[in-house]
Amino acid sequence: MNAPQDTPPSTPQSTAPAAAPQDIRVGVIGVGRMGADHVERLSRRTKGARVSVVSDYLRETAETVAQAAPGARVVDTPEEVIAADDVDAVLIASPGQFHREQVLACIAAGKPVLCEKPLAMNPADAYDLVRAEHESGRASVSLGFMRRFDTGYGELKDALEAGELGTPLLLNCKHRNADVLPGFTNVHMVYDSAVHEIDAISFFLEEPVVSVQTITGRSTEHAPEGLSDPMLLLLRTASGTLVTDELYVSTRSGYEVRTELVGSKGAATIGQETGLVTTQQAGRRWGGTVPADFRPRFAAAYDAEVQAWIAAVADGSLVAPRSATAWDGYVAAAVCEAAEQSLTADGAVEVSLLQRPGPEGARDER
Ligand code: ISE
Repeated sequence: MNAPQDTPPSTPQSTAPAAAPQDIRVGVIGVGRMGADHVERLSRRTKGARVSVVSDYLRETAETVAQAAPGARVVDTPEEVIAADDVDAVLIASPGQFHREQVLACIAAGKPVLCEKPLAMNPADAYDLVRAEHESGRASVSLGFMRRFDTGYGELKDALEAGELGTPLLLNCKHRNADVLPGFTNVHMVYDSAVHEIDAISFFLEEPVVSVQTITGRSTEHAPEGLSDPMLLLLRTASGTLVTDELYVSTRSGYEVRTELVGSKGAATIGQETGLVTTQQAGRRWGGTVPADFRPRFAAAYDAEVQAWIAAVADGSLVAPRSATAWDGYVAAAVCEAAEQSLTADGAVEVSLLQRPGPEGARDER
């Protein structure tokens, strides 16, 4: 891999100029809305990286997007991107149903990959990737749950780790979109929207969800056919922390994501544009604007996520600290599947997880 760590370090005696660190050459698969955004980010705002190869099932789209990436070439298939000699790392932003095969191919080719969510379309497929990565002998799969790189998320995580909030008792989440596309159903609400809060549970609380219940009620007249909007999810973790997730995706107003952690020593809220707002300690007032959708709201988080991934590829660690992993993708898929089942079940549905391979799995068992 052409990563800076492969360049021999210059010694104090050396008279030769230090070799310029080489950019990580990224292949991008799928350059629709999110993929094009990442090409632009990698080309203009990410240090130590450049886009070298691009593919999309619409060749014309790939050609257009590649123009924003100096020196990038277009190929016809994802397989060509993954196999290319001038690709050190792969970013996957294709539709979710292709992720399993594409991530497997990256693992087989020994190329680090940042895959947009979902990791796969169901827990069994996601677990195949966990196992394949484990068998490859090194962690190389990062999953694009960008909220983990949001400043407010980071501050809340730091506060929890420092014990400032005491024992977490409740995690209250709100997820509001101005609108969604026609055809967006209750199942999409779970797999596409609630999945972010489901991953937030792994990120903040670092323990499994044991049960989940979806609750539907009166719906807004703006909701597409087949969607109960708003919807509530109630989740319980192994240690008994309760999580509420209020989803409302046809507000007609804007994009709002708020998270409140209520702990035994204090409560803290994020998502109100000022970072961490602590209400049971020194409170802060909020007066801000509501962004239109998730791209402006989480632009800095996407930038930080991609930059951290490139840094991890460059230093050989391959997966950035705090990034979602293949295991996190499997856990999210398992909780989503239970939430989907609860849409038609009476009451809560239990979540069961397979054993995590490797030393982490042994720790989980204790
Ligand atoms: C969309 O797919 C996303 O990932 C957004 O972050 C989320 O807010 C939205 O509800 C989803 O549809």
